[in-house]
Amino acid sequence: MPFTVPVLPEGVDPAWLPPGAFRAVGSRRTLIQGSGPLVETVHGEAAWACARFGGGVDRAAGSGTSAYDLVFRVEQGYRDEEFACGRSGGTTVVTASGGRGLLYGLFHVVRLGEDAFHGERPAEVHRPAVALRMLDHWDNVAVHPVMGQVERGYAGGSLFWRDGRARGESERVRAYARLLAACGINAVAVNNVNVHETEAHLLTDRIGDVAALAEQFRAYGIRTHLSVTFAAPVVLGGPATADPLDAGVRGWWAEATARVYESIPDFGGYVVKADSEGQPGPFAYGRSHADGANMLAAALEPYGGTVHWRAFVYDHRQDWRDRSTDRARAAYDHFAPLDGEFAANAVLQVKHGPMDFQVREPVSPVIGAMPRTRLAVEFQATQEYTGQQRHVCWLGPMWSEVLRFRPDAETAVGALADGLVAVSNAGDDPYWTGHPLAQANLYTFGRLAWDPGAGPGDVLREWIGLTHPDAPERLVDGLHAVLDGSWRTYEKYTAPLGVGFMVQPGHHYGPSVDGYEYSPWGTYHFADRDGVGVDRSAATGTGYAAQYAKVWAEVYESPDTCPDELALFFHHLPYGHVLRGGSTLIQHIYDTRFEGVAEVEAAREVWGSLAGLMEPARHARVAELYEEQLRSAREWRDQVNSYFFRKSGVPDARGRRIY
Ligand code: GCV
Repeated sequence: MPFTVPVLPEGVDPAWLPPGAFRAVGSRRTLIQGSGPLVETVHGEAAWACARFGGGVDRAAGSGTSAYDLVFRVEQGYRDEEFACGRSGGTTVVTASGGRGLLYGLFHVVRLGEDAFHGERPAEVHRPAVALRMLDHWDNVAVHPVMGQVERGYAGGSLFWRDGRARGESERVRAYARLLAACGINAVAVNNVNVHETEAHLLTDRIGDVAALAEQFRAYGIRTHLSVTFAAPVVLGGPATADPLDAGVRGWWAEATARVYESIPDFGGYVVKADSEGQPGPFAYGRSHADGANMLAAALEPYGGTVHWRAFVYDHRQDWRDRSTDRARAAYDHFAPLDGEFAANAVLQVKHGPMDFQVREPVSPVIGAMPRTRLAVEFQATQEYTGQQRHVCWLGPMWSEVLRFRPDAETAVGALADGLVAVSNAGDDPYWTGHPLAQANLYTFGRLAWDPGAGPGDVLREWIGLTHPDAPERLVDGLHAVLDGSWRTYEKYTAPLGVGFMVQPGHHYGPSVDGYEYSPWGTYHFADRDGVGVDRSAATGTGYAAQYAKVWAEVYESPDTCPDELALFFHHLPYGHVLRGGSTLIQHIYDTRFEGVAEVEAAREVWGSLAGLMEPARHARVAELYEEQLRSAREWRDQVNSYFFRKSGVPDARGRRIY
């Protein structure tokens, strides 16, 4: 059957692949040489574009390749996913050893637009720096009584599941796969890492639902993964134990996995959250996390599958009075001693920071501490703690800082990682991501996963160009103005200097300074009348700072050398403490809260000035969300400032209104 480009449901935004983005390709004469399913995808895309813009596509060269403006050719000598693109004699040529590379080459030409068809250029090889570029969906099959259809989802319902059933909307899933491929994603996990009863069955009797999704993703070079519960044998009627060293349990997993591969021959593997926030795991049997991961790795190994084992393991039932436990230490304490014990097809999936996707955290010390373990670094595109897709918060600069961080002062995180993973921010919302501008996060994640050294600003420019292909300069500048600094703006009006949380418990939206202060979750700021922050130094605190290589341990150990933005993550400081930037701590808190709100006000103005430069519905949606962002930012400012004014008794040096 010839491949056709998926048709979007009525009213759904094409995001970064609107027809206009294909104008340069679609108006050319194109030759496609090669065969295979993904070459068919390339052909389908080119044919779709040409039907729109007047070009044409051939499969066999009529009068030699020089008669074509654009040639896609399968040629040996390239690695999987790699492609070369050059231009000579008036023909732009993309070569790769298979359809996967050609597909990435096609999207590369789309990004270049007219520039792809000018001048002469030697063939340049492009390859992803990171092999695994994955999105994890925290989608539930059955609506969860507390977490809903999508845990921490702010973009409507799941693209895959509704009310306990598969949605069966193959076109929309394929359209989503197309968007993901266009930014370089090559793997997805289709269900929540918190695996409840209904979802456990995806592994066995409901694997057909997963296979149907895999079929759509496969067309765009994306492998499908499944989150499974460690207790699956017990939950699904197998052995009465899930002990990873029990022969019956190992046999059960081997058989279950064999059946998965019968349905999905290119299945990517399992994602596992074990011994974490109530999920079952190997600790119940006195076994290590390496034992648990390796059992699943053994089941997947014959088929080339991988187990993604999450390192998000900590005590979520801590007594807030207990000052000897520091949640930030947990992942390192649990996993660093296991370095070298994980199977070759086990990947330890580590959140980029030691806590939980706060607006500012140091890079997790686990990254860099396990040289003999394959690591994937996990980001959160869904904006659980960064405005829940009601606030503009473009996370590219934050992710880029993490990827460029050098844990040992030599190799950057982006080069150490075997995989980069993000929790998806997409759903069945007409703009895919709730907030139309949150699309930029999804796109940026994919492109940074392809090239962790890329400048986030360059990636944003690409997204703006692709999303608004015919935009006047004023619109392009306006989009940059509201997105570029939005992460730092968000940081300015929320929890200060890396201390984190201060959010409403449960749903995590909006301020509540003491919301988690006397809770079991290990997320405290310890503010009193004299100061605030967590002493994580080795000398007087929890010792967390010493989990880093010497070069960073020394920097973080003292407030004199610790970067200001992490001052309260690492230190408990008096309000009068003078930060490296020159302000006292208390004045910095006041100033940045006021600045943050002023920046949101300015962004809202800029947005207002863009009316008439884009579809009215998109403009209106963002304008409406800016009202909420501004309301919420003012609430954050006033609650945080009032809280610290009341604790410290220190007035604002500039005499502004604090309640
Ligand atoms: C999927 C945080 C979130 C949870 C999430 C968890 C995780 O704690 O609040 O909703 O659970 O992280 O990453 O497993």
